[in-house]
Amino acid sequence: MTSSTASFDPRVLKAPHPVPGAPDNWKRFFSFNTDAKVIGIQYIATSLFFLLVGGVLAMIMRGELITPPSDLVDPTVYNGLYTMHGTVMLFLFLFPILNGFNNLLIPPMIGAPDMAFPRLNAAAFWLVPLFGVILMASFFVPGGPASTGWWSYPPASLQNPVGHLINGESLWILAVALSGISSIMGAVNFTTTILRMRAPGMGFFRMPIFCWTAAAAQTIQLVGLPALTGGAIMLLFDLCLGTTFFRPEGGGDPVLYQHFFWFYSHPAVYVMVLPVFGIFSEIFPVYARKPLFGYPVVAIASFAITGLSLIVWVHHMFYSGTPMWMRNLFMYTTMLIAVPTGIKVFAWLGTLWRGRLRLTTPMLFCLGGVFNFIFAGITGIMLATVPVDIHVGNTYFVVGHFHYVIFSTITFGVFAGIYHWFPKFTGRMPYEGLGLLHFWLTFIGSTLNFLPMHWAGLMGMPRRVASYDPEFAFANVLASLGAFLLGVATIPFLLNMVSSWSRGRRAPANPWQAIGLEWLLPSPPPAENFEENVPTVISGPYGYGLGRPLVEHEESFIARAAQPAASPTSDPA
Ligand code: HEM
Ligand SMILES: [Cu+2]
Repeated sequence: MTSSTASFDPRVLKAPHPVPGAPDNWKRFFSFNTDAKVIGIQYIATSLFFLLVGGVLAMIMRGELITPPSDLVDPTVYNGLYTMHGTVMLFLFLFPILNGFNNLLIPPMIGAPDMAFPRLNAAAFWLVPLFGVILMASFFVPGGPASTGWWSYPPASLQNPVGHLINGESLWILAVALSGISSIMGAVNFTTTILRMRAPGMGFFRMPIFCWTAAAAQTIQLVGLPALTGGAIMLLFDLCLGTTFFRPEGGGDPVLYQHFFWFYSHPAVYVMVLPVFGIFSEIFPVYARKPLFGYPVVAIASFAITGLSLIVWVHHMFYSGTPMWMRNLFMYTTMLIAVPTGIKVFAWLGTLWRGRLRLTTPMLFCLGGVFNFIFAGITGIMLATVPVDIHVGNTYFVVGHFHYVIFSTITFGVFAGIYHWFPKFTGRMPYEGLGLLHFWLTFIGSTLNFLPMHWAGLMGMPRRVASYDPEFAFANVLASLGAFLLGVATIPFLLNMVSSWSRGRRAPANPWQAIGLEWLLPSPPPAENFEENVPTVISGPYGYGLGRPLVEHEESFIARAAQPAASPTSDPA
């Protein structure tokens, strides 16, 4: 690819940023700030808080399920718990934290000073705590929180047993609609930034895979989210204003809602997993000291996943009265996604093959994540097979499958990314010992938690229940112990984040000897990254072991980055 394909627009340097008068110390993380690096950390801190909230809800559920009868909480409360747990984990932990990564990584990786629309960026972030509060408020309204699952199918979700306009269900729907609006705002910003603001010389095929996967994921947001958001608003109208889009008694169609919901919510899993594929692809070459195997193919595979993920949603509706021809069609399209995904897995294995592996915390989280993902892919193919799904679709097998993806792959990738880029954005080194402890507790805890669920499901244990037959007791004891271990694992993690940020060793510009524009900047990078001296990119991003420079006059950038960073958070350490 020639270097003339880049489209860097120097006018963006005049973007109105940072906000005049924005505080320059820790208080800026609590202000309406338009600096993508501040917004990124705001997103990440907010979502880690909600990871704890979702985790506490999960542990109450696993506490209930450690014994067969329903003794800790009653079944209605249990329904509220799993609804809120799923919603918090998806809409308040995973989506926001990945947007945090987008904010931190995209501008420096492509040499841009900031996002294309800094104010829109800040507005998108502030919707997150807003709908977080709305969702949390539902614990305190009459009737308690929504309890019809994170999918919230009508007609169940259209019943209003408490008779108030403000109830758990209406707050839930409002929160989901606001989340959709926030994510659409983010998607417009991220795609525009990637398309329009790359450094000179950075053609598409010199762009880091993380930016490819971010663009592929955000394309799904642009195509799919209007369906979910529109569906949620229609559901809200049905519930509160008496419309009958989905009410059968008024001629509405409840299955239509399922289409709106899954048209987005199936591809949504790829909105979450694609950036994590990007993180794996960034981290393996660094700690294996080898170029990313098959880089251009891996890049294109991201968009193949986008395209395919948008045409498989009916596999969630195999038992919703779907005709057989349609089931078959969607079975085959679902299975096709194994091709681009398989390409990525082989590329990672090819990168690791004969590499000089450094088993640091981020590398271990990536290895564990890929290992778990291979397992999850196999159970996914099993579920996509109509006869298998009809049998195990409403059992714990599905719960095991998607936790292997959502926790054991995606959350592993998130942790890997946090440890890997922590020194870049905080200017401090994380403690490796605590990181390793966090990894091993997480790996053992998640295996113990989610592996036995497959077995319980194959034996016939139904999902979404607060009590079960004693024959499933052993698998559930294991799962509950695993869940508590995961709770324990967050202690070394949080301890590491807080203590290394406040008094860890100062980070050099490039502690891991990584290749990439962000590593040419000081740690932490100045407000507008390269400011006016944007480098010209002259080679691809994964030249490990090839001894070629990434940008023109690379030495001068390295020399500048080696000078002590002008950190705004000056402290005595
Ligand atoms: C890559 C990331 C993936 C994620 C994050 C993911 C996540 C999920 C989630 C959350 C569910 C449960 C939905 C519910 O609550 O009803 C689910 C179910 C399902 N998954 Fe996956 N999955 C992934 C990959 C795959 C793959 C690669 C396949 C097939 C090749 C697959 C096939 C299925 C099927 C058929 C179901 C429906 C099961 C049912 O509800 O009966 N998944 N997945
Ligand atoms: Cu799906």
